[in-house]
Amino acid sequence: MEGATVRVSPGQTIRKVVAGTMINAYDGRLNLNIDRIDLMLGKKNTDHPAISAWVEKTAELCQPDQVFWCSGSEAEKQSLTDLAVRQGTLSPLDRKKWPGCYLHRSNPNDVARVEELTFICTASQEEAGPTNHWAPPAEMYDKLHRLAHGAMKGRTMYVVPYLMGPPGSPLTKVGIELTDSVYVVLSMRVMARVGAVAYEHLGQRNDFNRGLHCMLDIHPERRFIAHFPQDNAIISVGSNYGGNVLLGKKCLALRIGSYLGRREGWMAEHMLILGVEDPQGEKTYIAAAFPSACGKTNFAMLIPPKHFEGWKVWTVGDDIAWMKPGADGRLFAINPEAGYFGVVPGTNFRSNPNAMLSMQKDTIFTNVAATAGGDIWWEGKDEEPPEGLLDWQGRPWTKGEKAAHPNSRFCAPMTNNPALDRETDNPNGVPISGIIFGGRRATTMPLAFQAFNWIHGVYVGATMGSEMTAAAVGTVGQVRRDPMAMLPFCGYNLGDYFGHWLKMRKNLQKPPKIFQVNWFRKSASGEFLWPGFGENMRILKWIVDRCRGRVGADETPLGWMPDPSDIDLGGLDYEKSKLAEAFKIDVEDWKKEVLAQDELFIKLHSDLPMELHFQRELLISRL
Ligand code: GTP
Ligand code: SPV
Ligand code: MN
Repeated sequence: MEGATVRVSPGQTIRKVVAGTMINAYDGRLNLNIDRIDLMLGKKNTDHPAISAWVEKTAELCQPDQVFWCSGSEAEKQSLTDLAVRQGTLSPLDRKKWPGCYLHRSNPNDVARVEELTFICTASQEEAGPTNHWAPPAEMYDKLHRLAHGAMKGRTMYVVPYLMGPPGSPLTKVGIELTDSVYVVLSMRVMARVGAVAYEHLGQRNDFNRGLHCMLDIHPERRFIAHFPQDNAIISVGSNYGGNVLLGKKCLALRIGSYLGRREGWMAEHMLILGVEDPQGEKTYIAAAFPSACGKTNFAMLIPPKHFEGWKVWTVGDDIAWMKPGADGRLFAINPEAGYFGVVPGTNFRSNPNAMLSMQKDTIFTNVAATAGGDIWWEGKDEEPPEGLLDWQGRPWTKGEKAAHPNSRFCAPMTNNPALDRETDNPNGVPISGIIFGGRRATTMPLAFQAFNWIHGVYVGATMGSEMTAAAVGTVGQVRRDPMAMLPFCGYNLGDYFGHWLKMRKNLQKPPKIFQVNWFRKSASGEFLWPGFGENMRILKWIVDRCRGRVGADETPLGWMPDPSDIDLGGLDYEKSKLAEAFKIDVEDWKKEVLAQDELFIKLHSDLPMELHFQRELLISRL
């Protein structure tokens, strides 16, 4: 009976009530809502020896008042949500407008990922490479164990067993997160598959990710997000913000994942996955890597313009892809997540209707603006701000000030998305025909081109640059190299990571075609040259047609480029001259670009595969 939700039919008598039972679900009447009772709420729900031992050891270290084992049940969700509301961690929103939705306000010093405080603690610094912060594992364990010592006194330690990936997939991984944050538990329930499925997938094996999260006093001086790849372990302290603390996401699925992927022959990438269905019903799957806050969620949920009748885009994932060569020589991808942790500002029914529908119910909002009555608002929402708006910190809002934080987020189950692809739960994943790299570049980078081949594509991804965004603490707007959008997320030496990409080609008889896009190029007067969002379908169609060998392209120094007449502009009110500007290759700009790329190449010099040096020489000679 341990671990199960016990169902009792109306009229049946409950003889024994185990301690911890959620008695407050009893509504005092005879027609008791039986489904909402979890008789084992919070009780230990596995006897897996390694899990039991590790939880016990960690409890000795953190000294919580109690250990709460999560089962993933509905009763548990109800009970923890009520607790979060009583604690003030969550505020319920207007039930009619936002059913099942809550607002969370972060500590104002804790609103984004902190790359400066993120560490890859491999045995040698060489293994972590020059782009990661590194500390010797023993030293970091020691420091963090001191901080965690007694850190949960007076608090509850939640044990969250979770799966990254669909049950039964060979790519799927098991993680256990120990946390003293109810917000984290409730968010993990949305972002991952939580509960007995994780124990079932693990069976008797011990290769689960060990994640420990302690909030401490949420102070930047005591904030560290540390990864121990050879131990498959993560310790995160001093934060309660998304990417720092939802350990399945960036920490396991990307940093530890990329490390494991190299060892085990697969790839963990910061990529959305979408399926493009054409009017004949034929589907083409595409994966795309754009840096944080550069359009993955929007692209993954794209709705084609009216002109593209019969075309439909389906979402598999909006942030992370795990990919492995299949027996037939194609590359197959799964989305390890079960929800979206998406950027809120700028999202509306014109830019991204599917995101709006995804966050309509059962969603946790973080750092948006709200009214006392439980309505919410953000910059770029469809309607004008409501009366009595409080900003993301809960202070009365005055026009002209920021209402929502620029990195405010929605955390919504993917099953809310009307365009969720029906293959999302397929344990074998979906076959990827094309890979797109895209940065946020006001200049230089054309709207779209295709790499000449896989090696050239790896070079294109490796040299990607992008303007920094509010998704991480830092200087917004500054261009930095962000190879494959993985700079903050690669769990080992980037030079070796490029080598892994090159090596993957050997197991792919039908490798995906590789493309580069830039939705963010601007005119001299500072306006976007391309309308973006749903209109990106016009570029996506060219990409699909290239993958299927249905359309030609022109050879340029950068790669294969569409003939402007091959981009279908039907039904779009758009000046053709802008398209030429968006596709322009300015040789002087490109000479500067190649120099700027050097910065990273010099940093990585000794670890950089020779192929990439050759690609650089070839590009220079073509220019
Ligand atoms: P993370 O969740 O941080 O990984 O971000 P993401 O890559 O999923 O980015 P998202 O789709 O949330 O978009 C981030 C920002 O880029 C939003 O403010 C969007 O409005 C804007 N954006 C997305 N797509 C486009 C586009 O095609 N054109 C323009 N101009 N802006 C876009
Ligand atoms: C990103 O920054 O790429 C995100 C948000 O997807 S976070 O989960 O905070 O990493
Ligand atoms: Mn992301």
